[in-house]
Amino acid sequence: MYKRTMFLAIAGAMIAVLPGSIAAQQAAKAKAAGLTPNCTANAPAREYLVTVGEWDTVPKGKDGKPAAYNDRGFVRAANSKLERYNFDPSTIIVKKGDCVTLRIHDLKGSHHNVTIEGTAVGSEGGPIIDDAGKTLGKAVARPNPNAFEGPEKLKAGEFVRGEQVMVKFQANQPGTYRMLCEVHTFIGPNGELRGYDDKGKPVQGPMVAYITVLP
Ligand SMILES: [Cu+2]
Repeated sequence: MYKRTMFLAIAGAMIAVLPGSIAAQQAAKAKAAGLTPNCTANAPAREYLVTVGEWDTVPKGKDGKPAAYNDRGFVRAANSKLERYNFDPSTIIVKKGDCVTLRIHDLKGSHHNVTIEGTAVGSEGGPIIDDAGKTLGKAVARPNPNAFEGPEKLKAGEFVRGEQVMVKFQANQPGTYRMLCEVHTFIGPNGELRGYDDKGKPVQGPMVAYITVLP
């Protein structure tokens, strides 16, 4: 532990004296290597089924009628639906070295995507699978297969209600990683996750799960 601490301290000091952009690049590279899309042979396999759910409510007054309210600093008119999408489970704990497979099933909401912040891991181009694990297609830019709801066109990484996308990664570095749906999350200037965009438009989020990699 002491040796590792010393190494980190020295590495940190070295990074600190590098020009800003190089230090930032190296830090980003180290973070990106924390989870990688491919697993090494014989890595212990862990699989999780994650569903996409939704919480919603229309706040009512004591008289039982829809009332105006305040949502995290934003004034909402009476009859506004307060809604938030979520991953279930929203906390996933694995060990360093594990090969992790997430089967993520869109149950609520027309479409979502998945990206694990700071890494190359996400749903973009990933397999869409059936319940037996057979590949049915890929999460690439394509027409929405659900003609009954929007949007008409999906961006790469997006999957729709009824689809199940597979996200696989190897957990290389301990830490907590944020798994986000970018459709339903606005990331503020300091990296904070918000449920409203910079114009105050609700994005029904933030939609986040936390993946913790233990040493
Ligand atoms: Cu979403």
